[in-house]
Amino acid sequence: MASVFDQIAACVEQGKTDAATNIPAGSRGQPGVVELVATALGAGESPEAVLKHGLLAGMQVVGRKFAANEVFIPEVLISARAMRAGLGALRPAFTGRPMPQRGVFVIGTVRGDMHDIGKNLVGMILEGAGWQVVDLGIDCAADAFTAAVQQRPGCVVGLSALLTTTMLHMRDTIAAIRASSPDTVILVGGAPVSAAFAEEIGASGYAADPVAAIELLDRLVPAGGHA
Ligand code: B1M
Repeated sequence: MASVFDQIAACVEQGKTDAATNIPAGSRGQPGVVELVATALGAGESPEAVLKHGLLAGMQVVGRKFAANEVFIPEVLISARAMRAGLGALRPAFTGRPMPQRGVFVIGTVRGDMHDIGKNLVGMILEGAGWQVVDLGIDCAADAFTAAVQQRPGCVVGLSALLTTTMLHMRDTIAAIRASSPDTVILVGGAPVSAAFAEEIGASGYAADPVAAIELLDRLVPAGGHA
């Protein structure tokens, strides 16, 4: 029998959100991502392990198949929906931990970019680490970030991009934020982004994943020192 992690990954790949969903056809009544995440947590698995070995493992397979033209946008969207449902089921395990308040973290996906799974994950895990997260959503123009920073002086900003084309908007967005709030701490992340690119465009730092973002913020914004 496949491990609960393999079952979660397979459900993400197939888009099997929960027991009520009939995707794939004929699967109604069988556990989906939501039930399997609860099973894994109930069995004592950590939320980090469920995320890494279940949800993200499934999405990686989808990404590989998408790149190889084995699946197409409709299938990817169905998987993304299952992934979102899984993150929703996992959220209380991350955010329910008592943590000291760290400040305000404004996050959004940059202009032209519709990918939000990674952004949502970073926001959720930072919330669990004590940050008050303000999520601006997807396809955010620079002025959405500047307005958010002006409303919340001292906040930290996180920019996410998943496309080599949209990551270029990070440069303008950072310039616009710094024009009105020069000292703003700005993190960038997303699959095509690198530390070298972050430095080139004037970001305060690059984080490859949510854990790296927490570690970076601990260095850049010591507890009690901001927002
Ligand atoms: Co798109 N897509 N997609 N897609 N998609 C990719 C990114 C792609 C790599 C697929 C591929 O070809 N292999 C490719 C980009 C190629 C490139 O630019 N180099 C691609 C493409 C081409 C496209 C379209 C152009 C396809 C088309 O229309 N022909 C189109 C663009 C739409 C647009 O944005 N304008 C498109 C559309 C879509 C869907 C809408 C179908 C869907 C998005 C649904 C959604 O997000 N609600 C989708 C998906 C799901 C993917 C893949 C398969 C999965 C992305 C994902 O959610 N990964 C992706 C292939 C892949 O990644 N393997 C792909 C899981 C997520 C947890 O990881 O987002 O990387 P990720 O986030 C990570 C880190 O990057 C980091 O932490 C997260 C957790 O570890 N991180 C940060 C992210 N943001 C951060 C911010 C931080 C710190 C860390 O600080 C602020």
